[in-house]
Amino acid sequence: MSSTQTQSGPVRLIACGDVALIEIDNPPVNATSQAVRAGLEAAIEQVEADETIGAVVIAAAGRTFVAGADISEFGKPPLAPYLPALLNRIEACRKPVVVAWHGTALGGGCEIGLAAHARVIDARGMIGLPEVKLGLLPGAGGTQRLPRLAGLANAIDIMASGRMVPAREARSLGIADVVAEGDLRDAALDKARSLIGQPIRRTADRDVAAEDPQALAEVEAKAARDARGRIAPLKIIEMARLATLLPVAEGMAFERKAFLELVGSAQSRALRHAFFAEREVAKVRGIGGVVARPVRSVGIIGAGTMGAGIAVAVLDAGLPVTIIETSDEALTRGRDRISGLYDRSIRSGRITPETKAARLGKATFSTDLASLGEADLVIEAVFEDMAVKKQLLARLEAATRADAILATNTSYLDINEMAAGLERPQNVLGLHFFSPANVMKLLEIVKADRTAPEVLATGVAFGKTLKKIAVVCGVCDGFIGNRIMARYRAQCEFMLEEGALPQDIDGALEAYGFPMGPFAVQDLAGLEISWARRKRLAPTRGPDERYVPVADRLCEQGRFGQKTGRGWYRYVDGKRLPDPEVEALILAHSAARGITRRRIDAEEIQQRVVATMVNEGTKIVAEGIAQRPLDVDVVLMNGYGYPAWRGGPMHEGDRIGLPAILKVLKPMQGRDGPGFEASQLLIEIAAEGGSLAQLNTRG
Ligand code: T1G
Repeated sequence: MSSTQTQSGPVRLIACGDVALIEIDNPPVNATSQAVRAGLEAAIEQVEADETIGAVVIAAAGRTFVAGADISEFGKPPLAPYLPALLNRIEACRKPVVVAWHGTALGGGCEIGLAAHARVIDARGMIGLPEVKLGLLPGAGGTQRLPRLAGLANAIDIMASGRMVPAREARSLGIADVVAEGDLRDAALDKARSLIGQPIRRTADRDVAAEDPQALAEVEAKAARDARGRIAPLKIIEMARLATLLPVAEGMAFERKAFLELVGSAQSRALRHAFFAEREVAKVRGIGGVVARPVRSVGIIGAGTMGAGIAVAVLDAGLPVTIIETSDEALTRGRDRISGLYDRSIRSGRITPETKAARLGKATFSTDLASLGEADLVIEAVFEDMAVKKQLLARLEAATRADAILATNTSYLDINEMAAGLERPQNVLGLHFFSPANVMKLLEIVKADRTAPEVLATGVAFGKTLKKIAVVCGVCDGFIGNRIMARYRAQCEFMLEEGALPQDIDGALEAYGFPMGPFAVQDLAGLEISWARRKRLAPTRGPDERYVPVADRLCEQGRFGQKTGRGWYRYVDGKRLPDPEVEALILAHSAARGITRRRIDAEEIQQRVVATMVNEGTKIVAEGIAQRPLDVDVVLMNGYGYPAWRGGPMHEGDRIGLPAILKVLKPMQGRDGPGFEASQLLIEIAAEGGSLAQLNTRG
């Protein structure tokens, strides 16, 4: 392929005979920054003016085609050329324009293709319009052009879910014209050459195909149902419908207006914060340039619910695993549990039986610790008891190589104490997975006082290998997430004795955006877990610490939640129902405490919960347990159901305003015990008129 080439910023124009190849090269993901847009515009102008060129291919260098507009530009004054106008320019081009999609062609990258006259996709490629995950909608014609290619129902499904669409599905939906099994650029150049001299088929000239109104209604209803407080999915439905009523240009005018509204919305600012925060947590202080140790083989102690989930997560990452249990019976139960997790993935179509067999082929089961002699990393997931774990770590240290990393999956226990007494405490850290460990994205990596930098760096790298969102934290009771949730639950129980009922509090927090309220969650997980912790902590509870023993009373009555058919609620035919016995127990408790119950509305419940989480989160940052407030947000959003469209408690605290947060905390001072004293750091920042976000960028 002989070629002359010109360059305009991150955009190259390569003449390949009678076809011009426009190559975008803006690492890491070819986002359509201002420079890319300007370069693309210049290239299209040049191609149109060059009579030797009969057609155009738009492609990108690197691991992926354009993965969208440059998200970091949002919220700033927009710079010309604007993407919508640029894509209209491409669509209007007098010469056939073919897009060559590879990697993940997302958002604006997908929309470039929708505006092109034909679309060729690499067989391993994917397209998507994930703007909804940023609280936005496709703002460069996607809401008007996609329905014309794929039909309204498919378009709404793709845009409202933000899901990735693999190449062959894109072909079957009529979005892609060609799936390139061989060289993508050759296929795209061939396609372009075949269109020279042919009438140009513009997406805008197509009508939206008629479809089954029932099917469409179901798709719209599902999208509206799944919105759960988010506004973008509803806007997407509204805009997509316009494609059946208006020409593309007019529909795009409404799309633009809706897009700009959403860009300025609190929900989109929160989701953009979440996007960058989930990437920023990987930048861990103190290990820059530290080389991680290689992890080629992993040992897991305990094949219970957590151990089995962790084993699957490690096998899914392609690493060999040795699973240890105390007996053959326990080992068999563990093997069945792991196999069961894979069967579930097969049933949901995520993997094939062949994949299951291949992954299980890398699992070894044993009752002998000596079989871990060559393991690079060993993760213990045994019963949550300090003495048991200390003894196990000592035995593991004896059974493994001197450079083997010993990790604990404890949810609460003091890892400094656990490592004390070991010969190599520097090899110990916490890897706190969340159940189900093969599904939940979050991983808390707990750095103990003696953890060596390269051991921490290895933990972070291991988290990336497992495709987890890994957040590093220090040692304290409950680390970041469980510590904040303990205060959250306590505040909710204070409101119980003051006048609310479980269904009031759960209802208010589900309306706030949590998938489930605290009392329903406890019933699901089992009340005996936190009961054990409360009993463990009871000796250390201060006399001035406010404590509501209602949950203890429930446990004493054997009410452990769903598994016993009753907990905070009673469960009838799988339905969760308020329980008059629980209400009576709460009212009796308030009376015994001499508390005159009062009505507590949803707003107060939400405010007290958010203020409690912001306060505890700020203390965790002030103590250096979490590096930045954004680490706290990422933990709560990815491990505890904090609604991402609110950005996490710390982001929400800034949105509400720290003085307002302090105002909500004021009545808690003295009343709720020392644990609810306002954070000094919070008071100082509020006094300076600052924000928690400023701590995200401090050195
Ligand atoms: N803008 C700016 N930076 C981006 C970016 C983007 N669109 N996508 C990724 N990055 C950065 C990211 O912050 C990280 O930086 C690095 O690239 C690698 O990303 C008009 C309005 C493509 C699947 O929502 O989903 O188009 O941390 O670590 O795991 O309608 O990135 O290294 O400094 O995530 O391999 C729509 C967002 C935008 C896709 C790759 N597009 N990106 O995942 O790498 S809105 C999206 C992703 C839009 C139009 C609208 C993923 C990825 P750093 P990474 P990865």
